[in-house]
Amino acid sequence: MRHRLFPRARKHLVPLLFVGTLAAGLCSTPPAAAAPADIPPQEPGITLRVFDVQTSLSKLCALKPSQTPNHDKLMPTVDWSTEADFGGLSDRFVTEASGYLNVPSDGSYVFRLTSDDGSRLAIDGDTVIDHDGLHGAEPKGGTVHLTAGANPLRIDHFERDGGQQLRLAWKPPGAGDFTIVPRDVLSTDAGVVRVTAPGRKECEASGDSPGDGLPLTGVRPDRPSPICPEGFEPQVSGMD
Ligand SMILES: [Ca+2]
Repeated sequence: MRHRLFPRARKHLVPLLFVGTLAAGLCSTPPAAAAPADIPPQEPGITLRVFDVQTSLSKLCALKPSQTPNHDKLMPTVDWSTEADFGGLSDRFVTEASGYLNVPSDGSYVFRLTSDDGSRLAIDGDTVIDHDGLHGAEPKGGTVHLTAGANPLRIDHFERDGGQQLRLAWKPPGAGDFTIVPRDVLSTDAGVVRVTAPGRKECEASGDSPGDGLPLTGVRPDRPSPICPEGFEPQVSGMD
């Protein structure tokens, strides 16, 4: 009996395993509305970071990497115009707004970026609106085709002096007029520790002098011992 049944059972075993694995895979597929697996857990809103560069910029600058912002806060939307909105800074600062734009459907989305002074909107890593340079709170538009789901969003902004503003509005497919991009389509990494530090922050290649002006946070771990050549005895009475 056993010898007669076993070959048949084994013949069906491989297809059964394959179907079972396929079914398990289908059952564990997340619903279409869920964030892609490579995005950390999200919460509604957008991250605002402000850097006190204390430099009279005329255009956007690239901040030196790994600098801690002076101000870092979860905000509901991008609609800022007061000193309080920008963490108490009024002049000569740089702003970064970052998060995801979660759109329900594929389509052509129109954006309007209003800023004082210059700004730039990038979605999925591509510049949608380049509104750089010194100017008052003027609007500038741009259109982009988006696919449904989470699209990385980033706005860079700088303020030199006088008034300051940054505002992002949109007109999604089918909408009649512009509205502020609402909180429920914005998201940012949830539960992050928002670390800030006072003091001046630096742009790349702006008035560089010996050293990069940033605090020393460590030494090369592969050079734990003195690096002076043997017999090197500098005559130094003081250092600035
Ligand atoms: Ca201004």
